Amino acid sequence: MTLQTCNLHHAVLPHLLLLVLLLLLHVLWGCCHPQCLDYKPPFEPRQPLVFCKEYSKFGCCDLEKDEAISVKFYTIMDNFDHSGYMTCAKYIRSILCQECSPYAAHLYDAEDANTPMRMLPGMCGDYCSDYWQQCRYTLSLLLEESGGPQQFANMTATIEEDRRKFCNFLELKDKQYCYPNVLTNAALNANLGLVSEDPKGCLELCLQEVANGLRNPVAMIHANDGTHRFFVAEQLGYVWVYLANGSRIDRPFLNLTHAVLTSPWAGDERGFLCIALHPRITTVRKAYVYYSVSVKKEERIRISEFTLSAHDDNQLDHSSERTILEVVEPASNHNGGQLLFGHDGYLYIFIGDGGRAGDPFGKFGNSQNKSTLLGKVLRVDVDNNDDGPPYSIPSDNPFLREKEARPEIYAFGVRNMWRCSIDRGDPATGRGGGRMFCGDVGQNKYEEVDLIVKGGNYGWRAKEGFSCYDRKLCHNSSLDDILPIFAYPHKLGKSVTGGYIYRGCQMPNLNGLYIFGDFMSGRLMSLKENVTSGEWLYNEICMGRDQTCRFPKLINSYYKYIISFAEDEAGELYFLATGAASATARAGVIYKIVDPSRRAAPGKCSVKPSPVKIKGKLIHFYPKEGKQMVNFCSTFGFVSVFSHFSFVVVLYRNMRLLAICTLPKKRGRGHKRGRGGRRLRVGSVRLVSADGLSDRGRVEIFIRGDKAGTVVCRQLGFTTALAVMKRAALGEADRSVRILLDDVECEGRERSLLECKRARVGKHNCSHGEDVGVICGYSY
Ligand SMILES: *[C@@H]1O[C@H](CO)[C@@H](O)[C@H](O)[C@H]1NC(C)=O
Ligand SMILES: *[C@@H]1O[C@H](CO)[C@@H](O)[C@H](O)[C@H]1NC(C)=O
Ligand SMILES: *[C@@H]1O[C@H](CO)[C@@H](O)[C@H](O)[C@H]1NC(C)=O
Ligand SMILES: *[C@@H]1O[C@H](CO)[C@@H](O)[C@H](O)[C@H]1NC(C)=O
Ligand SMILES: *[C@@H]1O[C@H](CO)[C@@H](O)[C@H](O)[C@H]1NC(C)=O
Ligand SMILES: *[C@@H]1O[C@H](CO)[C@@H](O)[C@H](O)[C@H]1NC(C)=O
Ligand SMILES: [Ca+2]
Repeated sequence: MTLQTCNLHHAVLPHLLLLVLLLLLHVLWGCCHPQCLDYKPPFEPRQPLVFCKEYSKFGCCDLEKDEAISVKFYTIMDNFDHSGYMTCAKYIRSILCQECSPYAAHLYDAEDANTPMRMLPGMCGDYCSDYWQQCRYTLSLLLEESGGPQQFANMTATIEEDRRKFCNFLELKDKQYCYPNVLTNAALNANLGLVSEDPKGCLELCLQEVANGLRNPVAMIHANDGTHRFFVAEQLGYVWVYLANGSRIDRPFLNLTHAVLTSPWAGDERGFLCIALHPRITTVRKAYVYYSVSVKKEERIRISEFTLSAHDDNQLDHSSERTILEVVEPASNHNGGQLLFGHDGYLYIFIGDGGRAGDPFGKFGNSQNKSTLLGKVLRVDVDNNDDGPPYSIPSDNPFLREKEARPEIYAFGVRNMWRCSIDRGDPATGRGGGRMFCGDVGQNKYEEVDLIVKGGNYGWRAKEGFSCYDRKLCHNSSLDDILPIFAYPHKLGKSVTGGYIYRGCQMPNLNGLYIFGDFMSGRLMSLKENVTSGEWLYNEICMGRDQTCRFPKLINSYYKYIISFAEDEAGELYFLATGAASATARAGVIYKIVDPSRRAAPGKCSVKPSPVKIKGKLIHFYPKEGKQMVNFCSTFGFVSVFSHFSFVVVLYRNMRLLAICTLPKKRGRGHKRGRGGRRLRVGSVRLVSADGLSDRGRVEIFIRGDKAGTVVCRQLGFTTALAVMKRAALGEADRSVRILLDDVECEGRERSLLECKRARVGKHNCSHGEDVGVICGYSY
């Protein structure tokens, strides 16, 4: 026997060690991340909290929530005399305030929306013992105030006298993350609220898919007209309109496929490359496009102007095209492709060096030759061009008085700038506003990021990045070039895609960060300016690990060909990437960049898109990427619990959760609670979510004083659920609500609700007046 154990020991020990190690790693890196009960990251409240003050700087409560908690507290404390108050107030306060902890989701077991949540935050063993010792009889009061059902109240009577049972109920076994240890755990609190970094200093961000199925999406822009629409261009010549809610209009904004020169060949740099809307689109109603075209067997780039259709703001008038400028392309690569309006209202056009390798044309290449438009940044004025020439030259363009120079030139010495952007400026101070950033694709060794200024020489072909490319030109003292703010060698990537300075509202940590990427390597990168020294600090961006990105709708992977970056009307940041870089492959996805460490305070960033008149059909968006959702019903583990209730229905379709929950037929009188004397209304339904949350949360239904079920709504339609539930509380039925499953009776052995005894899918008997369906997800 002893021998056997011994042998076993030998065999098992290494495994045990491994297990311990794994557990340790899990504790250090994995496990928990800051998250609120509404499944979102914590935030800094807009006003300081009055009651749960310790969470004023960072946590999960705004002032309103804080007030609600303080009301709960005083309601409970009403039950105490002075000495009881002195002994127990601190426990009650601390326990109630954990809802505001940045680790609230963890303390309440609410990280996984598919599993039930605790009624009270998970306590550490010692704390629970103290609490039991001093104030055990307050448990039922706390449960009641947390909306705990009668069943728990009865239960407290049975566990109150037994410390072990009592703490079994309240304890969170994980010693690092239980309350109050979670507050003092150094690793958890060190960088709380800052962008999380992996051990190598890589910034960990997450993504949200916002569009998919696109063919080499080259650009995404917005109209800045309050509609929060965005326009997405595909290389083969389409531009599509997406509404603020992600639905796409089926008719293209522009279909230029007949004119655009491109091919399915992966790596073809020709095609429809950019679109820019006039900054005063509502009054000027014009759009500008940049594309490759073949004219008399000659390849050119064409910049032309379209007018919005008179009948439809979501379509250009296809007969209105007017050419602004054409430039002959001596080779099929390096066609440039950026078009944008500066804060000065002028149109900027970024043209490549004409192609081949090393800018071989003429004596010293095109980029340093101011007599050609190739290899330049141009600036023109397209306002008031209805009569006369399509554009005029701004009077302060830098080379107007240089005899051989083209007057359109704003900056030169550029190779093939791919994606430029204008800094909106710091939201508070305006600092940095109007700066123009570009990625300039390199030749053999270096990719660079430039800050474009008027008259600047960006060095090509004398220089590539910081180093000399053409030694003779490079050492000419009259070169007087502007160096990049950042350059990286080809071991990190071979084709830079310029990005944006983040100036949005939802991710306060990212303010001022220039986020860009590389088309070939798929690397995401960032630069942050040191305002004192003017230096730009580099940090790689990597995807957060599974735990870090474990928020509903977020993913942590993307296709590697990063084609473009974009900003929406509110300044939130996106990038466009594809898994197959061919103009005909529908492998392109648009991702929103999300900081999982911190969000803005609820309500701070809410926007109300102004309505758009839509002609034609809408195509709704369904995410395709990322983790597959596991089957809701079987992981729910709730089916057996539900079995004795009339209806709780969950439907799962196309990997999309669709939950329909009907209230019980019988509506009795409310139970009266003993000590507190508070009513727990039968059939009361509540949403567990933060204020301002409009698209997801948890629906809880109480039946005969018990929490009958926790149904999670992950999809759109949560507002519908809310509206319906408000009526449910009044006992009204709503005929407009579609009920997909009804009369469900489960025994508890079923793997999904579809296996339960039920009416046919889509069939129901809602004639009984008091039944109300709650749809937590939209049906289709
Ligand atoms: C709770 O206790 C009361 C009285 O002790 C009893 O009538 C009631 O049925 C109990 N409720 C539950 C859900 O056990
Ligand atoms: C998006 O908004 C449009 C216009 O308001 C509406 O018709 C459409 O149904 C919405 N789509 C979704 C999925 O809610
Ligand atoms: C775009 O235009 C081409 C020809 O000009 C036509 O064949 C095609 O059907 C159009 N596509 C759409 C979606 O309208
Ligand atoms: C500069 O470009 C112009 C226009 O393409 C060309 O005629 C001229 O020869 C070039 N100059 C040099 C020095 O290469
Ligand atoms: C230096 O550049 C200037 C202007 O581009 C040119 O006139 C001059 O000949 C160059 N000098 C040499 C030594 O190449
Ligand atoms: C910014 O630059 C200043 C001056 O060179 C330096 O003292 C400071 O440490 C820098 N800050 C950061 C965050 O690197
Ligand atoms: Ca350069």
